[in-house]
Amino acid sequence: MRYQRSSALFDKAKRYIPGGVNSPVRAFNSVGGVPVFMKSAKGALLTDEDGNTYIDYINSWGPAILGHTHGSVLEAVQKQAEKGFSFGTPTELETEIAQLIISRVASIDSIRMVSSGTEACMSAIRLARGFTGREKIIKFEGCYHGHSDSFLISAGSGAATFGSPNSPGVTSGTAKDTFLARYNDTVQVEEIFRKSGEEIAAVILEPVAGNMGCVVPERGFMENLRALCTEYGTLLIFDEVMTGFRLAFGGAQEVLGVFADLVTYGKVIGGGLPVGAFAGRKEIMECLTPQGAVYQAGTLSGNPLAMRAGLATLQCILDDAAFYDRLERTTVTLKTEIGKIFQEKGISHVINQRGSMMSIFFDTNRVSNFDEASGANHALFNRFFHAMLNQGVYLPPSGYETWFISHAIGKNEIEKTLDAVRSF
Ligand code: KE4
Repeated sequence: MRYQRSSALFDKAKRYIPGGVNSPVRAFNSVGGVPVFMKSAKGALLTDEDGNTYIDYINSWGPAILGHTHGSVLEAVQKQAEKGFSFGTPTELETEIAQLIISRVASIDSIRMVSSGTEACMSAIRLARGFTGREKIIKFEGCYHGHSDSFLISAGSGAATFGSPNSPGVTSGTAKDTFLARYNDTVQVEEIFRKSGEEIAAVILEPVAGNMGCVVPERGFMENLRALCTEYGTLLIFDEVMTGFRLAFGGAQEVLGVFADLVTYGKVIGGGLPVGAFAGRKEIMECLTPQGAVYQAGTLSGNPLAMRAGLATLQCILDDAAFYDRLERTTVTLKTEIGKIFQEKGISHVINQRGSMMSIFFDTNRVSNFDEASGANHALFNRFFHAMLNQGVYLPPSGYETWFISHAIGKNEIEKTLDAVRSF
């Protein structure tokens, strides 16, 4: 049986770990079926515990942008490990990666490392509140910034627009400080600013969204957000945990030509080891302890192994001038060719794509916000997911996730993927 060992391992995992997983999306609750337990990965391929191999379109949800266990990254981490794993002291490595990132991202001149995207976004919000002395924030439906309380908020009742908790354990006190708006809806954001602009510390969003499936900003949306934040003295925070160093080396800021006051990173800058970061201009970042009063800390922040993996990953990208062009070309080829197959078969769909992020939505011709993403045919996506999985193509196990294309996806992988789509 194709998933025999995964199935047994899942039963065993559920005895010791909530839901059998350490992160919910891995449990396949959205797509149904038994989650596949992976044993190893190399380049574009994953190998599961039953020996099945898969072309990987998750790449650990973004970090493996070079493909898995890329030679120079693997070697760099092995060498670093021999010197010790973590000291809890400053190391030169942290300055090296900070300097590299700052030298290539126009809008930042100071960066703080943490160990996850959640920590990065949570800390950025606290810093924005500390810097502005204000308490409210605006986030957008369908955007995910990790699991800290201020973000686990769903749309409040009607016009109120302030949020209500969407997870037990989040207090109403927390929820009242988060306004929710629709992605790509400038009018609604203007409305919130008109009513409460002076109280708003920050607007946070994914500049190209990946957590409602891939949703791209419409013309003018980001520019208007930038102008509104400037007008009201609110900090604009780009959550680039997914888009950072993926859409371009300068991330969405470079691609959109819009610059945020704070930017969060993760995933790629750790090359697959635990990492997150938040960055901005000195005037804001200097409010952070120990220089300023806004408290933030972390035992493994900037640890040598993650820093070395991140540095080696970024260096590989910088050494290849055509890196992002090739990544985008691969993604556009997949989008175009898959689109042609669905067109021929009369399957209604839309494929949203920006850089090396893309998502397929069935039975719709437009997805520009969370409501429209929700309106797509997710039952059909789930069938598509399993048809592809059974043919050795591993897609993100939810219609609300983006694909992450890695540099290791080449002609053969594209052909195999298209064959699997055709037979679906
Ligand atoms: P982490 O705490 O999971 O490292 O990062 C949170 C986060 C913040 N911001 C954005 C834009 C993100 O995409 C994420 C995490 N992304 C999910 C994928 N939808 C990680 C996968 C998971 O939750 O297991």
